[in-house]
Amino acid sequence: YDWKPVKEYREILFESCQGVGKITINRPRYRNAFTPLTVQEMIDAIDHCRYANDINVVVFTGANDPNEARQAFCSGGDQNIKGVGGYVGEDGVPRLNVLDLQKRIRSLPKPVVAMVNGYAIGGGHVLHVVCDLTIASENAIFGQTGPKVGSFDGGFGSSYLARHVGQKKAREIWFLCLQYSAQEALDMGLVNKVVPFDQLEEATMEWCLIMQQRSPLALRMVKAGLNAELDGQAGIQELAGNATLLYYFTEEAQEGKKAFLEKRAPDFQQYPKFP
Ligand code: 1HA
Repeated sequence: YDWKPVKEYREILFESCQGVGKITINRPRYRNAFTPLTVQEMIDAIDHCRYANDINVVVFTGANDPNEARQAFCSGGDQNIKGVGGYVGEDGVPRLNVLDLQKRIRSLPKPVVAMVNGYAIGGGHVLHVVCDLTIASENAIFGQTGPKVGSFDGGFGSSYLARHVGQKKAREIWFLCLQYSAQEALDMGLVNKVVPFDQLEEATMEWCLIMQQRSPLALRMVKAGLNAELDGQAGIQELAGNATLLYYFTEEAQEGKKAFLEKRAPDFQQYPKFP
């Protein structure tokens, strides 16, 4: 694939090709653990994808380490800089800004795919959990570590995980902090597809290209609808925002604005009603 850089960053790569924006965590030395800067850069890149007309699908992945037999998607927060109150950025301020990234992934009105090339552990596991689809290579390993290393994610990392694998399995994953193979992940409904390592990108691109043959507005509405069932008022707010967007395309809605500007009473009855 002819990946073209979209924007330069320090801790991630952001490239695009054939309508796909690819965001790669680029800290293989630390199994692609993220710092506040890594997360800030991922937020910047996903915000770019929101507005870019030539990006229809977003892929998250981890940089492979050519010197290592074992690869990583993401091993969660960088434990070297975990301070009191969160992960300490270059400004000395502790934070948990990966939660902001999780929300953006879910509310992006375009599909987001996790291309899991190795370890997806801790906050790195939650990262794939919040993506719309997960395609994993056969060597991928999945698991939470929170209760083993003094942390937990009781938000999407728990409740949304349980929606994927069920409550019993979600509790097992969090209470025992074991590691699961790609095949086990597939069997429990945690991932969509498992492919050989050297076919991971091809398989991911194949699905991304199929999704781009589908109606973008239809995908947007389905994603918002699937989210709304789980996200309470915040989910309904997004789904309703999409409904308003579509309503504005009708003549009936345009009539309201026109009548106001022309200082006359609106005539909404002239438009067809649907049973
Ligand atoms: O829980 C949260 C949050 C909760 C609420 C809100 C926000 C949250 C945000 C984040 C998180 C978390 O992510 S908590 C969980 C943090 N992550 C972990 O507990 C995983 C730590 N890593 C591992 O368990 C293992 O490294 C591994 C299973 C991914 C891979 O094992 P492996 O192949 O044996 O490699 P290993 O030798 O352990 O790692 C290679 C190098 O990468 C090591 O450095 P070296 O000894 O060569 O100097 C290792 O220290 C480093 N490394 C790996 N993971 C991390 C890391 N360095 C810093 N942070 C890491 N997460």
